[in-house]
Amino acid sequence: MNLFKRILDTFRDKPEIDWDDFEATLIRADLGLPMALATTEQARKLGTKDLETIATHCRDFLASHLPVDPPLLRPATPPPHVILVVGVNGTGKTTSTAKLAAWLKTRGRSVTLAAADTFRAAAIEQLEVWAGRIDVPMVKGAYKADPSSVCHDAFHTARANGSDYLLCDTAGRLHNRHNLMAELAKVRRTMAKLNPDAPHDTYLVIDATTGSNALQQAREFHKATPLTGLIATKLDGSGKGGIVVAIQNELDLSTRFIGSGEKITDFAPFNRERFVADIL
Ligand SMILES: Nc1nc2c(ncn2[C@@H]2O[C@H](COP(=O)(O)OP(=O)(O)O)[C@@H](O)[C@H]2O)c(=O)[nH]1
Ligand SMILES: [Mg+2]
Repeated sequence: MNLFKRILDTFRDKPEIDWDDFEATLIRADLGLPMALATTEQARKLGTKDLETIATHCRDFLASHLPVDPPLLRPATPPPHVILVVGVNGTGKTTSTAKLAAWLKTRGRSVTLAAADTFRAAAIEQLEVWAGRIDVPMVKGAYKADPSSVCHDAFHTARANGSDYLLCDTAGRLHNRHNLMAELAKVRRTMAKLNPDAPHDTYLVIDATTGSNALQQAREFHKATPLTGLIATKLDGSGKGGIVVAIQNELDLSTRFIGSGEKITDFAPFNRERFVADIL
């Protein structure tokens, strides 16, 4: 159920709107404290009890704080355009990497994948299964191999086979955040030696259902490694899109793609109008 449908249901039969309650509902919807406060203030200023009017106004207000629709992804020259996919475990990195590869492929772009999450053997196999299904080449290293050497090899493979894009699925283990960030920095340095513009993009994957955890992850990654965008996953049916607004507002980090299910096609570029209609 989307956010404002929920709010309308909560306040429908009440004679007065309890604005503290209204604000709490927005905070629970992961909009973040500053946005929840600002939105409540906007609603209160309207001086009406008409819920439809309030909902429409709030929705428009939030929409104006959403990222603008991203420009279409264009492959860099010389190829490959390198995209690092980063984030903590379980957010949907591997799935999103495969989805993005399939999305690019249906648009006539050629893609090579790098299985740079060498920390778990299962992670390599998982990407390999996807690569087979969508029929794109994948480069892998041995289990526990250095991720930057996998990305290095994959870059050469992508260049040799003329791929427009190289998508690198990275590890996201949590137990040692410092090592993870150092590993990402090494991958970046390795790529920059191959092409000073690479990586051209670094997308942070967040699980939209995890609310303030996702915001915290965005803060940490944003500090540690330059991000160019966000992939927000698990937006299927949860109505939990508030985090996209909160991250945009606090970090000025735009959502580029949306994951809305486990199927390879449950993936689309961020579209403000659709987001407002479906989620808010
Ligand atoms: N419902 C739903 N599940 C997703 C979505 N994206 C990924 N998943 C599931 O989340 C789980 C973890 O995904 P995975 O790609 O392995 O995460 P990683 O650890 O970050 O690489 C898997 O079961 C995926 O099928 C999504 O958009 N919606
Ligand atoms: Mg993975």
